Amino acid sequence: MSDPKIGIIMGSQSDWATMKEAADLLDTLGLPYEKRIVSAHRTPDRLWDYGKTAVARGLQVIIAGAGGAAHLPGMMASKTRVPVIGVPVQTRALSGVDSLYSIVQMPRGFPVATMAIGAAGAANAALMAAGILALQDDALADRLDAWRAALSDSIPQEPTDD
Ligand code: RP5
Repeated sequence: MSDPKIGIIMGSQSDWATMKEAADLLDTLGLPYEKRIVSAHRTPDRLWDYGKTAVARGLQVIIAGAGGAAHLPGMMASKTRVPVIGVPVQTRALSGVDSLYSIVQMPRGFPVATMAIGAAGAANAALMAAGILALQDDALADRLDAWRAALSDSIPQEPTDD
């Protein structure tokens, strides 16, 4: 199998329950990825190395999830031109609003594509990554279209009581 084009990174093991939503969706779409714990605060050298080597290693999208003082996505965006999709992990103290604000408010010049807080954001990050790669991969585009159509088909016309 070729080297993965998608990197899923997260600030802590505790983020994995959320970021697994992205991984599971990539599995469903047949998209290989690597997953790493890379903390902006606890392992800054690891962050720097990851960003410095991302292009050369063939990464095309980085999905970065973090919570609280969630500096990982923005710092990664500062280190590589590979597009970074940020996932604000839901926190206990402030319900993830802290994570969201930490990720979304980037200064001009270094964008992070910021998703919704929590599991839905992680899943959408995978779909966003798939959409980007599908621009140059017709087979993936077909799989993504089919996934989207199946989701639409699964929505009932009428609500039920339970
Ligand atoms: C952040 O701090 C991580 O992204 C995580 O969401 C949060 C808490 O980390 P742990 O204390 O659970 O390792 O860096």
